[in-house]
Parts: sequence; C-alpha cells; structure tokens
Amino acid sequence: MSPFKILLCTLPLSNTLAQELPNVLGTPPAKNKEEWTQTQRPETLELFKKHVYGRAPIGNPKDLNFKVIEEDPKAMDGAATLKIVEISYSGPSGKSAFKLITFIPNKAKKPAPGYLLICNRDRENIDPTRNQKDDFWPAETIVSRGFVAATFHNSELSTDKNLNFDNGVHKVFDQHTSERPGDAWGTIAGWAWGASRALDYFESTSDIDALKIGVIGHSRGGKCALWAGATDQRFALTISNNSGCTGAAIARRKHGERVARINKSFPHWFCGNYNAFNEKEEDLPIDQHQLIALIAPRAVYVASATKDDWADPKGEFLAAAHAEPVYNLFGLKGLATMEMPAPDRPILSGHVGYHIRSGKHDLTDYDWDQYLNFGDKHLK
Ligand code: GTR
Repeated sequence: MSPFKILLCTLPLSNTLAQELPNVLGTPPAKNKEEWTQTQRPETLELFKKHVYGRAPIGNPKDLNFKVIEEDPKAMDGAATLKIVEISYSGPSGKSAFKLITFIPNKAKKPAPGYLLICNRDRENIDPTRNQKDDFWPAETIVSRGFVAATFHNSELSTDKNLNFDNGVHKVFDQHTSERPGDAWGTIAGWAWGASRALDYFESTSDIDALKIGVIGHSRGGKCALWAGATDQRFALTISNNSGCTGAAIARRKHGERVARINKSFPHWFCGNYNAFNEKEEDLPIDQHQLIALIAPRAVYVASATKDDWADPKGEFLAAAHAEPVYNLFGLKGLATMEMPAPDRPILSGHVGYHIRSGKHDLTDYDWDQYLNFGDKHLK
C-alpha cells in the first residue's frame, strides 16, 4: 500500500472530527431553537455568504415576470400537463430570462408537491418533448408518484464558464467595477437564485404547492441545491446528490477534491474570499455540516456513491451526521447515527436522509427512488 493510501485510511473518525469541527450550534452554542433561529443561524449563514458562496445582490426583483410560453394538457400520454414558463427579470445592466419546464401530474390533487431539479448536464437530460429520456431526470416516474417534475438549465442563469461574469444574472445585477468585491456571488449562488425564482413562480400558480417543493441537484448542481436550501427557507426538502467539495463534504477532511483545487479549476463558482482557505481548510470559520444545519428543521437528503472518492463519501456522510444537534433543538431526529451505512442501505427515518449507492458519480434511478420515498414522508 502506498503511504498516500495509508493516510487516507487513517483519516479522522467521527468522534475526533467532532472536536476539530466548528460547533454546529454556533458560538456560543445555541441552547434552544429560538436562540438558533434569531442569532446563531443568521451568523452561520453570514459566514457562508462572506467566505464561501458570496452575496446575492438581489432577492426577488420587482419586475420578475412569469409567462407560460408552451402548454400541453396531454403530455406524457395524458399523465401530465406540460407548462414551460419563461421567467424574466431586469436589473442595473439590462435584462435576462430563463425557462422553467414543469410537468404537473393530471391525476394528483392540486396544488401538487414537486421536485425542482437544477440541471447541470446536457439539455437532452431534461428534454421537454420526452423524445429523449434519461435516468438523470425520470420525469415520468416523478409524475407517476404524484409529484410535479420541474427543472431548469443552470446555464440560463449563468453559464458554467462565466469567468468574466458577463452573462445571465451576473451581467444583469453585478456591479462590474474594476475590482470584483471578495464577497460577490459566484455562479453556484447565481443558479441557486434561479431556484428561488422558480419557487416564486410556484407561489403564483394554483396547481403547484410552493410549500412542498424539494430542490435537487447533482454534483455542482448538488452544491447549488444545498445553497438554495440554506438561503431560501421556503424549500421543504433539499437533496444533495454526490455534491462533494463545498457541497456536503467536510472540508477539514482534505479528502478527494480540496478547496485549493476547486478554486483553481472553477474560479467562478464561489466568491473571491474563498481563496484565502486554499491549503488552509482548518482556517475556515465554518465547515459543511453547518451548511446542512442551516436547512433545519426542514428535511435534507445527502447521497454518495461508492466509486465517487473525489466527492469524499465519508465526508458527505459526516456532514449530514454532524448537523444532528440543530435538528435536536427543534425536537426532531436528524440522521441520528454516526455510523455510515453499508452501500445501498438508505437511512430514511429522520429529517436527514442518507445513502451511499454502489457505483459511480451519477444521478440514477436508484437515487431517485430513495428521494421519492423520502418525499412521500416530507412533501405529502
Ligand atoms: C468536477 C468537480 C466537482 C463536481 C463535478 C460535477 O469536475 O471537481 O466538484 O462538481 O465536476 O459537477 O460533475
């Protein structure tokens, strides 16, 4: 075995890790849910905004507009109504828009609960004509289970190579000064902003229940779903599929993708201030278990895959597990275990769900099955 492998095997176990992690309850630790909600939660959120994801310059813009541009009441052989909605907005540097695809189950009682997928893969994965189908977004299955299947493509909010922040939400709202503020939002926060605007649309329509929406993303989309769930408390459920570094994985484990590497490969995903922690994860004022805690008392699901070492499955599990004290403040059970389950043995009983699927970095039917089962409990 190489020395590198030995090091990985002796990474901190959960007990020692707890001592190394910032206290999930904040400083001083919140003693009850009121203290958490009024003081430590806002402080924790602020630390993530300032040092990691950046600050969104605007919430819901005054001129946000929804326009149904396509409608088919007999989509999916009559099982669903398809509505494609153009969500448009303007700001100091112009205007922009993105398309929200929604399939509303015709048989379900209205307003219906649903899943909002932040799509970061090719558009074929979210084909509204359904000529192309992929496990990444099993819209027919979601509908058959009584849920709205909704999605948008992240690039319509900000392209994945928006290095100069010159398109989408960044073009419209950013200051465009010669020096970009260190806490200016990155593209992950820009996509999360789009998820919140989709939720604004759900609030405006009578067939979708805005209070019963699960926001879900895979990988970079999973990082984004977690940030959306943390910043927008209207999301009833947040699902992180293989989100890895600066998603669910504990940064201090320094396992798989690390802060320096992600900042180098994707300098536009997070805010400039995040670079201060390159090779210095232990200096971060927060760690990712606190991102999950920000979602409490709402439901959250974290999923890993056995062949996805780059995303550090154990670190993803531990972040979910170490959010527990905040759920307990609300009298709720989070994951309620410090023991990582065997592959394909989902933990679905509390307000925090987890599984590690056999296989590679991907969003599959197996993953969706667990999310739909979890949604049956938390969204219906
Ligand atoms: C990788 C990146 C990961 C993950 C992944 C993805 O290249 O290192 O953080 O986000 O891309 O989005 O598929």
